[in-house]
Amino acid sequence: MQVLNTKICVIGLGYIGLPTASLLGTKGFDVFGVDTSREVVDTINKGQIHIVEPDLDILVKSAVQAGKLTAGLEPTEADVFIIAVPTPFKDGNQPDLSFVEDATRMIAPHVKAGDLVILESTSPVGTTDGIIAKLLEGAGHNIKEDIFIAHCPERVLPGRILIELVENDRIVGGINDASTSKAVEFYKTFVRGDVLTTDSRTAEMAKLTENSFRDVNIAFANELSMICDEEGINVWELISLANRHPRVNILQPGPGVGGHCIAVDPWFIVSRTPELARLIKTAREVNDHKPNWVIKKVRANADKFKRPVIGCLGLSFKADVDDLRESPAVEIVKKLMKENIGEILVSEPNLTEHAEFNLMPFEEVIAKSDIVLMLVDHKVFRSLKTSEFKEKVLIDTRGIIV
Ligand code: SAJ
Repeated sequence: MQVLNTKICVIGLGYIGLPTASLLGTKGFDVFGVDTSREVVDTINKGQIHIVEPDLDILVKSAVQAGKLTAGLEPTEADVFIIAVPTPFKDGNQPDLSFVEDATRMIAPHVKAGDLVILESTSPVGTTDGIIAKLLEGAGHNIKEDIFIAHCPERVLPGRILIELVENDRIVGGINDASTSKAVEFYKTFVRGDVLTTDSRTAEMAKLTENSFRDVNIAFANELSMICDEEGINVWELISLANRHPRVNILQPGPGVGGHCIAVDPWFIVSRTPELARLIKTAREVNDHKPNWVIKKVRANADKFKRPVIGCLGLSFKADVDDLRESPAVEIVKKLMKENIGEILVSEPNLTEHAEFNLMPFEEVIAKSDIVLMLVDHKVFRSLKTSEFKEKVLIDTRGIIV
């Protein structure tokens, strides 16, 4: 596929859409990005960004300044359409595909014969050949001959998005062979990793499998941490010893599993095959239970004080990002505030302010607290030493203070 004069329309300018759009812009494509938020659109058109991700500011600025990336509220005509909208879950842990449906309806009038439509959003099996293909067909497109439709799940790790967008292998699954080939041609213009091919349903399941694999393994670590606490064993020492076995590789326990991916995607498998996905479901339950276990620990320690000052370090769902989505740290802090078992102080070094929390520098939080609750393994917290917590109760859910 030629790069120059090829127009790309990216729907959704979030953690996946914006890095993808700006990367494609700097590679020479003419990129038009669409978002429902006027504020997001205006920010990007100024060459600025609304999310924190290493080097994304530089990439967006250079794509916008070169005239290769423009943002708007409505799609335009293009050669390739990329749907990168959220696929959250709703009540009963059922997938909410309304954003995918809206995006498809939005692009339908702009798609023309020969165009390629790619779904990058993580989706339940059957979304590409079901919802996307059916909606486009319903809008009058000949999906068998005229247009090409494929799923290519995003697999990048927040914090390393720009590196992984280029370096990672990609899985491309079309609704037919012609669609797969067309999508492979496109990804090969900017991906250095291998571009692997399959059908759209396998591509959908592959993405869900990757995140469920990680969820199940983190659940194992979290379950171990609760068992070890009961047994008076240091779980981090235990894991580092067990991991010296050549075929054992246990992940790290934490306050729970957050983010918009690992805490969500396994439900997309469970929702379709609830009777069969027993281990996957249990892992979700173990990880979802972990914040409550942490709260119980804080409560037990708070009972030793009259009204303790409880300092909570970190709010984001993982280290060195500003993303609070599905964050177990946020859940824990909110519940502690509601329980009113003490005065709650909060620090999140990656945010300057937050509507619900009065954020303070972490040094001040530590100095003022009776109980310090370490929730996120941010780089700045990793350099703290046990000696700095003398006379305080330290509850380290990440095992970083030594
Ligand atoms: N976590 C632990 N212990 C660990 C590892 C992670 O408690 O040993 C927690 C983190 O603190 C966080 C959560 O798990 O709360 C998820 O973090 P993560 O770094 O494992 O993953 P995400 O959600 O940032 O990104 C994942 C990645 N998937 C896999 O590694 C299989 C990424 O490649 C996907 O692109 C992304 O989901 C996505 O968008 O689906």
